[in-house]
Amino acid sequence: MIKSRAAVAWAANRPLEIEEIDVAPPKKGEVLLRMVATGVCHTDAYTLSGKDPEGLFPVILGHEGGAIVEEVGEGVTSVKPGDHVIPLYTPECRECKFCRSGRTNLCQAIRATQGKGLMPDGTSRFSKKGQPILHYMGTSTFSEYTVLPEIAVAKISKEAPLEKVCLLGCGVTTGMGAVLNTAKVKPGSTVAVFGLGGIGLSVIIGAVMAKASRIIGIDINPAKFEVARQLGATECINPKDYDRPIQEVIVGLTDGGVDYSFECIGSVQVMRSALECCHKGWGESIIIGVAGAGEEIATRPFQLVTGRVWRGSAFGGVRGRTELPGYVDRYMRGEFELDTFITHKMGLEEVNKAFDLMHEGKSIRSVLLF
Ligand code: NAD
Ligand code: DAO
Ligand code: ZN
Ligand code: ZN
Repeated sequence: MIKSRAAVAWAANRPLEIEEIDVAPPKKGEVLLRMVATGVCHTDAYTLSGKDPEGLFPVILGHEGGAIVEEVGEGVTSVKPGDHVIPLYTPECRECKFCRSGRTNLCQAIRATQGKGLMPDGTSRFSKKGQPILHYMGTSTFSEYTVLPEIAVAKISKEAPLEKVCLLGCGVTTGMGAVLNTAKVKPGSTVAVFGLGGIGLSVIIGAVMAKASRIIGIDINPAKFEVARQLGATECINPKDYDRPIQEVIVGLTDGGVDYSFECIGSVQVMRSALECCHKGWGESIIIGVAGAGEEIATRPFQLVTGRVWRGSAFGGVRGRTELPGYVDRYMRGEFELDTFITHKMGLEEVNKAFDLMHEGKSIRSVLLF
């Protein structure tokens, strides 16, 4: 057992508590990581709120990490101590039906145990005074030390600053990947981005990389507009400034609708607007936001009959071990920036402040440093 400083969520809707916990050594096929930095994402807050039907407690949250391999378990060959890695909440075993299909990044090799907050052998590596504490999204990056299956770490360049590229562990890859991988936005396209948080801003970065000609940012918080424009939004609009549905406004602004839209909020009402602001005949709308448990989307089917396409994207469709190192390399070559996203940096002990800043709409990403 090694001792680790961790932010523990003992129960839903309660502040996290900084604890010294015990972390068991990695078993066969597992790796022990020392966390260097982690972003705090909307999804951590969603689970902590108690609204996540899969949310289990006590748990160590966090899934946007940058880490160094400390120790490897029996049989691990793809990484060694000292390697720099990004933990993957969407693993890549390269052997399951999903991985072999070449058609999805949704590896299912450890899905059942990961969903229960456990390692693939059905147990947890975390405990406090003998009481087990659960893993979260297979990553639990709010701990100085964490254990992951080998198939859930992406080995990246040692040159890359972990306190920045940790954001590629979720938000930035999700948004950029949805544009470049899922939608495959073509040069000259018009794009609408609903929600200008970390995900929506990453969609804007992806749309700039894809050479979209027009990028319309939509948010009910106009404080988000300046940074959206800075990253490449050509115009920003607030639905509250109009007395008709926002999809009608966008159709009017774009000669019949956009080529692509992205929902980056998790609102089923906005998902409908995002679909219906797409151009008849070819417009595609990508759902990225995670809606509340049990919620359903609706539109008139004729919207689809007349050529609009509704799709979804998880982790930007990115296969973590194979493709994420390339995203890090693209960042290192200066193809996109991450500094604008990091509005706050603080120690792990200030994790609750990071959640407060997110709820107040004052941060894009807080990065916790260990
Ligand atoms: P965020 O809270 O930082 O940003 C959401 C933005 O939406 C905010 O700026 C808010 O003002 C705006 N907004 C809220 N209601 C609105 C409305 N009705 N109209 C217009 N704008 C509105 O969240 P985030 O971190 O950017 O995450 C966005 C969503 O993406 C969440 O649902 C999150 O769970 C999800 N997510 C999905 C994936 C995936 O792989 N699909 C990965 C990560 C996060
Ligand atoms: O294979 O069923 C599965 C799980 C897929 C998980 C995809 C996660 C995408 C959305 C969650 C938000 C991530 C922060
Ligand atoms: Zn797999
Ligand atoms: Zn996330």
